[in-house]
Parts: sequence; C-alpha cells; structure tokens
Amino acid sequence: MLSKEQVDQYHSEGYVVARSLIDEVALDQLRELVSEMLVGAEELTEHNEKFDLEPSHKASEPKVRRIKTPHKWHSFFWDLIRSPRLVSCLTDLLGSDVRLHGSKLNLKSSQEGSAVEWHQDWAFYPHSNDHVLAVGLMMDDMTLDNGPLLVVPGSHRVNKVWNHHQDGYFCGAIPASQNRDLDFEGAIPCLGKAGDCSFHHVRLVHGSAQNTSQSPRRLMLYECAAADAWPYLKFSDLEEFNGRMIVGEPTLEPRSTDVPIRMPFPEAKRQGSIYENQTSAADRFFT
Ligand SMILES: O=C(O)CCC(=O)C(=O)O
Repeated sequence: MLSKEQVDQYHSEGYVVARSLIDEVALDQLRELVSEMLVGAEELTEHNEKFDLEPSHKASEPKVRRIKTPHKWHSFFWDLIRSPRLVSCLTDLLGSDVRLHGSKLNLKSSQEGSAVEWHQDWAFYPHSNDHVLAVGLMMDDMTLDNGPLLVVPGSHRVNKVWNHHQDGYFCGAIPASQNRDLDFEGAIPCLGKAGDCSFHHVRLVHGSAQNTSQSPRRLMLYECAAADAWPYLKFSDLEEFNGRMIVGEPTLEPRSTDVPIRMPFPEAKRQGSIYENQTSAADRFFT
C-alpha cells in the first residue's frame, strides 16, 4: 500500500501521510457514530473515563476535546484499524505482527480546540523496542488554520527522549524555551483531506496549535506497536493484551534494542489525558 518512497520517508523523517485510506462511506459511518457518542457528554460537568472536556465546556454548551480509548467503546473503531488498506500500511512500517497499544479521538472544536504542546509519544509509553507509531486518521480536512498535527522531521533519529518534566513531575510536554536544539519553527504540518492518514514514529517530536478556523478538526489516533515491542508500563492482563492484535501473531518474546528510556514518573499532577497532564507545564510554546 505504501510506496518505497513513503516507507523511506517514514524512516528518514519519522512521518508520512498516505492518501485516501478511508472511503466516504466509512467516514460517514464514523462521523455519525462519533456524533451519537457525544450525546453522552451533554450533561457532564467534569471529565470522566470516556470524555475529556474543553475548559469552556458547559452542560448547556458541551465541548469535548477528546473521546478516550474509542476502541473500548465501539467495535467500529476496530473495523477501521483492521481494514485492509490500513493493515497493509502498518505491516509495511512495522512488520507482519502488529498490536494496538491504545487509541484516542482528538476533537478540536472550531475557534478554540485546545493546543497540544510538543512531546514524544515515547515519553508516555516506552517499549522494549521502537517499532511503534501512531496513525492519525483525518476525519476532516486538515488545513493550516484548524490545528493540524505538526511534526519536527528527523527528531526521532536523534535517539533521545527529551525531558517532559517540569517542577519535578512528568507533565507530558517538552519545555520549549529550554530546547532550542529542536527546530519548532521548521515543523511540518500534516495536511490532507478527510480519509487520509498520517503515520508518525513514536519518538518523533510533535504537537498542534489551537483550531482558529470556523470548523471542527477531528483526528482519530491509533497507537500501534510491533508484537515484539512490549510496553514497560501498564501491562496487566495477557488475554486483553493479545486480544489487541490488529494483524499477525502475538509473542511472549519481547525484542529488546538499545533505545533511550526516561520513565514518566513521578506521575503528572493531573491525570486523565495529555491535555490534563500538560496543564502543569509552565514553559509553553502554544498559547
Ligand atoms: O490532536 C493532535 O493534533 C495531536 C495530539 C497528540 O499528539 C496526542 O494526543 O498525543
């Protein structure tokens, strides 16, 4: 599914965008399902295990910024990630055996959807090797003004975990002013049409600005790992773990490689999502 040039780009720059992986019918089904799920947030006054709310959220004017772990709430999210085109891209990049690590649906409402500060996913979920990536399924067109994913090309090859701590606690954000070795200004926006998908390496530095456009920006993120990349954290149940295979076979033999690790402890003062973790980051890049 991916060309040799695309696979080479992923390895050298740490990301690639593949066009038209999800067709209109599936996109419509996905949008309808998400609208139905959001009805469940209307009466909320606080985040819960399913929804993360924008700071301006009110029960009378609901604003959800994330649906947490969508794959746990509806099997359609599994149908999408197991669709032949996506599986083909995943095996091109990660090999024949791929497991889902987690998922999230980031919804940036028009004219306010929260920014996500610069970070590496690896800082949140280190594994025994770095054959791990995130797929960003674009539910809407990604444009310069709606807060698209921004990536710092090649940052995964520096082979380093930047410090994601501030005031002695993990906060899930790289203190921007102290890390001018990273070319934030040269970051590339992953633009595309609804149905396109980005793939970014787990150690690639990325973030995204607020949505200043008039339309929502919805990005469904699937975190995927080669079956032999075992997580250092949050492993509890083998059956559940193996049940998350997207394609191929699980293994009890992790492959360990020489990867940099920095554990996300002490835990962020505010738990629940990256947005909550990052609230304690004083040194910010995006306003
Ligand atoms: O939604 C986005 O633009 C990026 C989000 C992200 O990087 C994350 O949630 O880890």
